[in-house]
Amino acid sequence: MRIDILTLFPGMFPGYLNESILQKAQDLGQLEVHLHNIRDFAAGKHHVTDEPPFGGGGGMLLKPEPIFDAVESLILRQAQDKVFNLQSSEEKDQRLKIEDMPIILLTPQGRPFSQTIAQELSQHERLVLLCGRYEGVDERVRQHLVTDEISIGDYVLTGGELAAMVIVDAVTRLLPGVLGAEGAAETDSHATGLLEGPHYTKPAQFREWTVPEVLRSGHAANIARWRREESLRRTWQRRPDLLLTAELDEADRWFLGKLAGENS
Ligand code: 6GU
Repeated sequence: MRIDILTLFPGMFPGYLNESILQKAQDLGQLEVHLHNIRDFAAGKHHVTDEPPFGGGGGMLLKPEPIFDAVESLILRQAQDKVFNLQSSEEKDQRLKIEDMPIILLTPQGRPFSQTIAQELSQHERLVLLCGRYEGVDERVRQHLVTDEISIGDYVLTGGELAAMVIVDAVTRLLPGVLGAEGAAETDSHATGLLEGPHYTKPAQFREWTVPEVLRSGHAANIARWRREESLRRTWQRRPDLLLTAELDEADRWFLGKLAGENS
């Protein structure tokens, strides 16, 4: 996957992108991140990127022209690549459709980010992430340029940069081969619609605290059942709202009924 990030502060990104799993994903060729400074697309000697809002009210807004120019330069280059690929390989062209490049504005007014959206985004060959700043962006960017708007939670950040990094992180770990263990992403909290239960590692006893016997029993079916029930218990305690949409079988419902009985 290729991700283009448009920001006024490209220097915020390398520290996070160039360590650990995200670096590994780039080494594997699964992730390519291109940073673009919006200021480089702003006209004039002073490369002005923001202006006060019409009608007053204070604060500054990102101007539309540099953002349109930056995004359109990417779209144009992608279209050229597409034509090139058409001549060289029809199969490649199948994968490189212009429609397949969501242009996502990071804003507190966007749809709430979730594991489901991360999975959805991970299916694309390319993404464009546009980091809002100041009081926001000119409305015409929303109306005529971006194809999606995402927020990472109900709080206000100084800009979309952290949100962009959150999305890059959550999406990258879903790309093929990025996580070591096969299927590691499939049992994550939220991937199953439930929270994960407790995990333990060595030593079997630490101070006076011991690891549950079942995990040391080697009995695979019992371990799987125990993990499922602890996952249900944790979800029931901390995020009961998730139980309304999680996929539950007969045994799960029986266990939840038991939990409810114990606590009534
Ligand atoms: Cl995407 N941007 C800003 N500025 N604040 C946020 C956010 C995004 N998501 C939550 N708060």
